[in-house]
Amino acid sequence: MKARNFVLILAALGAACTNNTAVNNGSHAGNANTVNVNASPAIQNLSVAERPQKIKDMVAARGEQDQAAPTLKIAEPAANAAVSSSTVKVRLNISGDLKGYAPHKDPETGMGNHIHVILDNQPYEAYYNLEQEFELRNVSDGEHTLRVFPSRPWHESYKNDGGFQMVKFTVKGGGADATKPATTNSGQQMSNSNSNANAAPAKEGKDMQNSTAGPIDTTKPLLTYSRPKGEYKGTDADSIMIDFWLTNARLSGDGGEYRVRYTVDGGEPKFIDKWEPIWLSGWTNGKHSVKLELVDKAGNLVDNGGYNSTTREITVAK
Ligand SMILES: [Cu+2]
Repeated sequence: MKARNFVLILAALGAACTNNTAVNNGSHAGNANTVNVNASPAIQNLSVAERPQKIKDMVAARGEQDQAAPTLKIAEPAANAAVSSSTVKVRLNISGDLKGYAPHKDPETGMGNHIHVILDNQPYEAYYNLEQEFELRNVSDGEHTLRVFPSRPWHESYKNDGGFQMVKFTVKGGGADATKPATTNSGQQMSNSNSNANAAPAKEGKDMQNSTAGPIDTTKPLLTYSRPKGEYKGTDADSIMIDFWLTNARLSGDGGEYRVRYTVDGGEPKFIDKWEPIWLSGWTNGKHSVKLELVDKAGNLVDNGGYNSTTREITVAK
């Protein structure tokens, strides 16, 4: 028996080494082709974890700034504006009880307070320097929705009244290149264009995917997906935060009548009943889907222009 167990352990170690190698190669190559999670699914048992110590330390270091109540106003585009260019300028004014809160990217760490900017129901983009406009590039003709809200350096949103703003606008005759969005690699493009910010006052911005506004009713309950997003590496993947914005809806644990349902990799749905971020640990390497839905107490999706059910793909490379 002992010898047999020994062989099994060796086999397991061998498998683990092979997997690690594959993951490393995958992340260095900039794609996940070698992380063949679908072919041999690793067992992933997610559990709700405490707020990571690293983040608790950052909260403490920020002092009263963490209790700020920043409010935003969308100065541009104006509500219901008609924009005749595929590059849509976004200008925001920030005010409210800031307690030192100011969007800014620290050149050394690449982190800092920032605004989450969402076109239609695409993944958010980070906007750091409000002194100059943010550019939504290659925006297709048609009606669009812009959503913005303030965020902390670790992408947890501020949830105070007035933090979230939304406008609809229309692009007419903008001449967006319809072939471009398909070839744009979400996230990477943005960092590349931002990395020049030190050399010249290049504007922050992002090539947009092809999308149009859903028929949103701004007076109805709206769930805005924020995190998780993109790639999580190393210890950042130990616990991954789910965070969202709620408009015109209160969750059952906060005295309201709604719930947020989250589903990872199409598995068993779980619920969030208080409007605050949760952290999940136990992720395996590879690609994962995260779906967030706003549902009523009976579990029925509360529709609002198709925006209250959002699925994103993230990549974990520990
Ligand atoms: Cu963020």
